[in-house]
Amino acid sequence: MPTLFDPITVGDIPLANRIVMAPLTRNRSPRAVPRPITATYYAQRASAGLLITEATAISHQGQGYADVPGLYSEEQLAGWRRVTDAVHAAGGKIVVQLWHVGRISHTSLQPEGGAPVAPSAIRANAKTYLAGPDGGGFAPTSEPRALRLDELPGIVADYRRAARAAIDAGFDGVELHAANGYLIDQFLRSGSNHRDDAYGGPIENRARLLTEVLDAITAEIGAGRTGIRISPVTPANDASDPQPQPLFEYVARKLAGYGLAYVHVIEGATGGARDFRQGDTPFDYAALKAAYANAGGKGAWMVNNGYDQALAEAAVETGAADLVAFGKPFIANPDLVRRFRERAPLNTPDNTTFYGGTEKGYTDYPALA
Ligand code: 8OZ
Repeated sequence: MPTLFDPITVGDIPLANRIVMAPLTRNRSPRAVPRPITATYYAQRASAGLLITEATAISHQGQGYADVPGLYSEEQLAGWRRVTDAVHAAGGKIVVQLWHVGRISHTSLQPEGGAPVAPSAIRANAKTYLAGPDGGGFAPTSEPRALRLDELPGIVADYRRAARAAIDAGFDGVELHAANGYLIDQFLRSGSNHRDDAYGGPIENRARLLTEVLDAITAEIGAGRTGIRISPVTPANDASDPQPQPLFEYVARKLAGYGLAYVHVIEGATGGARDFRQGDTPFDYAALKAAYANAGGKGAWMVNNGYDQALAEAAVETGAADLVAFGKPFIANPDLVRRFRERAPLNTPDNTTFYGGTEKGYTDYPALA
């Protein structure tokens, strides 16, 4: 019976334990370049079995918030090299989350002030975060334009280039962000995808961009260095689909064929209720995992959303999951693994310093003495 503290190898990546730092947007990378303080922040948390970086834009077009990092310029890659060196020096493993926001953006963040791109020209009822004179704030997302068929290969190529850049910058692998209502999720779910071509309509069409992107990434860096994050029922960023179970079981069966390092599932509403549902019936996560396993999927199963130590221990000990990702607890507890091990009290995260700012609420949470 494995415990949270046992090592595990996921794909090509050996991990010291099964406690993962979830991807967490922190908006502290002006001009999309990670600063030295970001290396400090991740290195402080390197005792996690695996660190997943904050979502990181694969292209300027993929950018949707102020001061989030990118992975498409030399300067950005040099910033990330500092991060991967610091994490590895501290004995950790780190993958970068590859992100294209699709319609969750704003003209002021897009190349030449253009419209954000999406499967269909349907505006999300969602907000983004913009820089401002007083430190920034939330603003409604802009009206998107529908991507032309002839633009999709360029987006796939951007993912491929970003995966290569990630390995060149020293990351142990990548996590494809296919969750939370961003571009790939916008294609998957019928609320945001009204296309009538090969990328819209039936589930297999809506999943086409996802599989093309995974084909490209795994060809470039290997499936053993590739993970993916999905969020079958989250309403985040206006994501909606009345039938998530067949949609995501189809996705799970597709994923099984790749030999991925891991599949990362957000259960319920991201950062919110674990029992959130879309459609009429509760989502069956065990059936999702079974669909993956029955189709030959061998990757580690990573779960996330509102786990505490007891819930996480139960998930790993019963085999419901191989890995558990923690978000807010890792913001406030750089030594979360030790605190779990020693059943020590946890620091409380300050949600006023989650997005934007400097070292306050970022690198100044105390570790145990
Ligand atoms: C919070 C704020 C901005 C972005 C996600 C990348 O939900 C995000 C995100 C979260 O996946």
